[in-house]
Amino acid sequence: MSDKSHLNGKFNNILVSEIENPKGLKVGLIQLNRPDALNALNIDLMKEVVETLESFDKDADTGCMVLTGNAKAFAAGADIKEMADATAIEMLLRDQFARWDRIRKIKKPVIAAVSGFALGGGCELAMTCDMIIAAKSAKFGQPEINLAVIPGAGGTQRLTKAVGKARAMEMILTGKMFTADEMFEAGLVTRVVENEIYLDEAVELAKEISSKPTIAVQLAKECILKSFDSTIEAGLEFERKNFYLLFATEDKFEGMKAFVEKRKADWKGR
Ligand code: DAK
Repeated sequence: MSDKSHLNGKFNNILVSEIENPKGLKVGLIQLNRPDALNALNIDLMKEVVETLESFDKDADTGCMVLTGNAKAFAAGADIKEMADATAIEMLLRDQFARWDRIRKIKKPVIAAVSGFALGGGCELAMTCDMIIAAKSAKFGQPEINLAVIPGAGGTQRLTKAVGKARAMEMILTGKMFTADEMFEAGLVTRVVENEIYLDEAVELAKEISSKPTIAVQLAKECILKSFDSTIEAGLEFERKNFYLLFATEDKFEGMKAFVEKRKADWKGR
């Protein structure tokens, strides 16, 4: 794991590194690092996360990103202390949602490696990722109701789409926490693993994806996300256009030729 020291020097709330991958492109690792506040998401931390995701997204040597916290907390929510005195107009002027919206524009896959608390904005941040690998210890919840507010960074939408109305209503209206196993069964989580290996598992998955032809990976992600806000007709059309588009990549010719010639493909990422 090589340290991205130039980026670490720049940030106070996250640790950044890139992981070599003998199978393919590197994996970018972002670790939330406010352990004393259970990685509560303050404005500066979110700024650092989004900037780093964008930087990895632009880096041709990176195939996939992993976002994680520590054993006790992925993130226990937005920083309540930062919002406690804020008025509606102050929140509006801060316009923090603009930053969250930039996560949706990340083209490469992002995997959340979750251990401990993933609450409120922490759960929402995990849900902005494309997959969630959870330690058995992980606890997911949207406890905003206990602060007399509601999820504001996509919780009512992404959670409902992932786990369905019945479970989302229960989670958001009671604010209760749910286990990794419960969230796996509900469809929020890709895989639940032993506590000791959640990060390794997420990194392995990221390495595997980073070994695939980049443009196909990115267009597949885009098509899957499209299904959340389109009709089946429009979604199929979108998929079809992207399918045709991939026939314009060198990797498509290489992949099919390699199959026919019974050899390993040599991806170019174009
Ligand atoms: N914010 C600030 N500090 C927090 C925090 C949070 N969300 N969660 C924990 N901490 C701090 C605690 O204050 C404590 O700090 P000190 O007192 O030591 O200075 C330290 O972390 C350790 O926490 P505890 O002592 O409470 O630890 P326990 O193990 O006893 O309890 C807990 C763990 C997770 C059950 C508890 O900390 C807890 O209930 N935390 C709050 C969970 C919560 O309500 N989360 C939802 C927050 S509302 C937005 C985007 C998103 C959002 C809003 C706006 N925009 C883009 C505008 C999202 C809103 C939310 O997430």
